[in-house]
Formats: sequence, C-alpha cells, structure tokens
Amino acid sequence: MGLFTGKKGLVLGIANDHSIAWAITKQLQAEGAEMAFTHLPDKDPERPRMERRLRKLVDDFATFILPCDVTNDEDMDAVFDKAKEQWGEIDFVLHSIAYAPINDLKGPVAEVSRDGFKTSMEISVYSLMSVANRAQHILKEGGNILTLTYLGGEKVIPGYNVMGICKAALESTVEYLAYELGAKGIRVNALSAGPLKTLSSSAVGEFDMMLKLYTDMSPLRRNITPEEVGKSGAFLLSDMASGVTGENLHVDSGYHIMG
Ligand code: 0WD
Repeated sequence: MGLFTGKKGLVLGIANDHSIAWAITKQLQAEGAEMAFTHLPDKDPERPRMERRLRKLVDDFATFILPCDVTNDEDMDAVFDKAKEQWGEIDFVLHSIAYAPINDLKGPVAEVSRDGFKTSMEISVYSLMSVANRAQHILKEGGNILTLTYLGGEKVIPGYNVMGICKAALESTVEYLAYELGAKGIRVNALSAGPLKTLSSSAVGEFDMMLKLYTDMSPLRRNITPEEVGKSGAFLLSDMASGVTGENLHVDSGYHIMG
C-alpha cells in the first residue's frame, strides 16, 4: 500500500523530464496515485512537440491526457469535466505553471509592458484561481491544491523581476484560497523551491549566479535536487499534511532564512 493508493489527481505543468511537476509526479506514481495530465496545446498540429514530450513520460500510466492552455476557459472546463466524468471526485490538483514574455522577464520592472504584465499575471496567478474555481466542485473533503512558487515573491532576487511580482500575488492567492476552500475541508498550499534547471528557469537572468549563491550561502551549502522537491511536494499533496493549509513550504536548503 502506497501513500497515494486509491488517490486520484490532476497534474498541470509537465513540459519535459526536467519539470518540477515531473519530479513530483514520479513520487506520486511510486506511491500509487492515479493521475491525469495536461500539456500546453501545440501550435502546429503536424508537430505536436508538447504532447509528444508529455506522452513519452506518462503514457504508460496516465488516466487521460488533454491539451490545456490555462488562459482558455473552454480548455479548463474540458479538463475538469473529463476528471468528473472519469472519477467523480478527486483528491488533489498540482498546479506547476508560470510564464512571462521574455522581454518583460528580462526587466527592468519599471519598463514591463502592460500586455506583458497582464499575460504574466494571467498565466502565473489567475490560473490558480481558475483551477480552484473548478476543482472545488470535484475535490473530496480532505482534498487539496498545490502550487509552485519561488523566494523572489518575498524578497528582491535580481533577474527574477516581473515573475517575483507574480509570485507575491500567487502566494497571497494561496492564502485567500486556503481560507475560502478551508470551509469545505480543502487545503491549498505552495511549495517554494530553490533554483532547479528547467525549461522555464533557463529564461530567468542570473540563474547560474543564483545556483552558486545557494551553494555558498544556504545552511545546507548546496542546491536542492529535483527528487527533494518531488518528495516534499508529495508530502504536501498527501494526507500526511492533513493539518497544513495556507502554507508556503520552502524546499531550498534553508536559503530563505539567510539575511
Ligand atoms: O528553479 C525553478 N525551476 C523554480 C521553478 C524554482 C521555484 C519555482 N518554480 C516554479 C515555476 O515558477 C513554475 O510555477 O515551478 C513551476 C514549474 O516550473 P518549472 O518546472 O521550472 O518549468 P517548466 O518545466 O517549463 O514548466 C512550466 C510549464 C510550461 O513550460 P514552458 O517552458 O513550455 O512554458 O508551465 C506550462 C508549460 O508547460 N505553461 C502553461 N500551461 C498551460 N497554459 C501555460 C499556459 N498558458 N504557460 C506555461
């Protein structure tokens, strides 16, 4: 019997085998979870790159796989309708999605475009509200939602720029949602991961400097591994964390305590 035997959930945000959502999925699968997955719709249907990358990882065990652009309400409805049709009720949703147009991400913050700001906030923050709005109707009592954040939402991290502002809003969203959904016995948490090389983080400036800073300055004097984020993510999504909500768990070798 695994920690997730009999548990069912949705995973949004696996882009490839470096994705944090994949690191968490591996732990959930090892513990017996049944899961369905979404990928960003492919622009060219002749070359379904995103779908192919996801299928390579999860085809063997996915209950279903659907395209879903979180800015598209029809896509979102289709995913949650399918989960309801398939399972009736679910136990968890993992939201591991963020995006900012590269020119706006590069900064400076004072020069972020209006459209770039709207897009960044819509994909990186509003999408969690949109997930919660749909998930609350099919999550069991005791079920939960987990999102991914970064310390740049709490402190100024050079290079993180508009994404830091999005993460601050995301972390506040987690708290408001935790309060609202708590009335239904549903938990909402964030996991604040230390820097990991992924498709998204490769767009963040000064990333290598951040990796070095964690090695030099964090209490554990090293960077975290994807497996560590995977395990802590699985913990928050599991009944082991049944009393934890509105939390922002730092999985960052302790870097966040340093002044
Ligand atoms: O160091 C890191 N990698 C950290 C990442 C440290 C701390 C937090 N995080 C956060 C990110 O901000 C994000 O919220 O973890 C989450 C997952 O990020 P990741 O695993 O680093 O990145 P990646 O593997 O690229 O997955 C994010 C995915 C997108 O990938 P690409 O690179 O193709 O944009 O989010 C998805 C997409 O698959 N995504 C969307 N999904 C649906 N609709 C959309 C969208 N509109 N936009 C992006």
